[in-house]
Amino acid sequence: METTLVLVKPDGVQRGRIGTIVARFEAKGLKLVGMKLMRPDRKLLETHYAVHSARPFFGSLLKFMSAGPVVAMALAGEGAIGVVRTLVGPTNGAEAAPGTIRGDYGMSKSFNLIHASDGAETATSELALWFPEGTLDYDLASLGWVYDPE
Ligand code: 3AN
Repeated sequence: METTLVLVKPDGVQRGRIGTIVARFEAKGLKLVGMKLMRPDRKLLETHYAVHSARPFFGSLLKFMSAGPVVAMALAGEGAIGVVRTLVGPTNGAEAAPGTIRGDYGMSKSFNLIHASDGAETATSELALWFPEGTLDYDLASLGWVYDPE
């Protein structure tokens, strides 16, 4: 089992896409183990996007991500990191395939609705950053019908 971090970015919140995005992960069979609406401070965003600090779009990325609340989610499942990245689609919504979240709802490579951890190490550090209080484990009855027990 893996757990990954997903953010509905300020454009996704302002465009009324929180419910649609959460519904897609639920429908897929991923288990929601953390979720909160929050206004990230600059320090949190600088740490989260530290890998992009030398990129020309770093300033505008922080401004965009500070422009309104975001929804942070922790999602668990077998291979959840890759499964979620596939559902999210490539960075540029205009080029993302229909059926992906960015492909269905986005037109931009900066206003692209959603963030998802891109690997195991990133997921661990991003979950610690956005959910320092930890996540919530519980039995989800439907999982017995999502995975083949054999
Ligand atoms: P992804 O979220 O698809 O993994 P990254 O990690 O390459 O994309 O970039 C992180 C974020 O930085 C993107 N989600 C997007 O908001 C922004 N970004 C990436 N590339 C550009 C760009 N060329 N111009 C503006 N913003 C960008």
